[in-house]
Amino acid sequence: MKTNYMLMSALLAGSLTIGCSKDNSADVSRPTADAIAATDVTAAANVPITATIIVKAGQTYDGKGNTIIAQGLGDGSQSEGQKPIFRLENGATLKNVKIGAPGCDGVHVYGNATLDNVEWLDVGEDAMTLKSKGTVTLNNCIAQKAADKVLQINADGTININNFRVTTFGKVLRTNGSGQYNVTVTINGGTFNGGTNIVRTESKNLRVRYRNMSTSNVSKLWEVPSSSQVSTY
Ligand code: DGU
Ligand code: CA
Ligand code: CA
Repeated sequence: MKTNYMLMSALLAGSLTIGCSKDNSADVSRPTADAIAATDVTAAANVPITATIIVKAGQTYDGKGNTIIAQGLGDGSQSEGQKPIFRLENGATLKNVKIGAPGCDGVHVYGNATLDNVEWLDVGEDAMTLKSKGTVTLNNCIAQKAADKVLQINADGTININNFRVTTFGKVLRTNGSGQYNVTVTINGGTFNGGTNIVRTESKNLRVRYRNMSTSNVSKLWEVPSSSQVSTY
């Protein structure tokens, strides 16, 4: 190995630095960390839509914190027949999105789905409907201002609800009419403030398990055929 004695002695003497300036306090061209954050992070925005957003089987829609504003899909009232904002096909994931007013018919799920950090700012006819058999997991979601139902269950299913925060509602979860759906609901954590029921069902085949759930101003937590359908875990 050939040694460069000139370079070695300069380094040892501290008179040479490699690759950076010794004193950058006067280097005004170098952006601060704050400036980088301000320019690199895109501010959340409103995203107008005029048709349902379809998330195909197995795909993910990441809203990146943006707010969807629907036009022409419904008025967010209690009238039936409004269109959904999102349609999730089997195995789809919806995350990091806010659904603004009008909430229309919310999110329709066909099969299995995961909803992470979805926020309904003003629930429309309802927030989410299970349209065909599947397992739906909601993580860290928020729903506000639901005139009536939040989660509408129109099929057999497993509904896992983790840290859901709901303010002002009729029912957080409701099965359709007198349907005897086979449903397992698990509620882990979450806060539910200002409503009539957490679960209302006519189904004798629905089970609810819950823990660490905080409720305030809820008239009757469980409107179910038999109290034996509800347990902690
Ligand atoms: O009988 O079936 O509101 O799926 C009434 C209807 C009603 C449903 C529900 C839904 O319960 O349309 O959003
Ligand atoms: Ca509906
Ligand atoms: Ca409804």
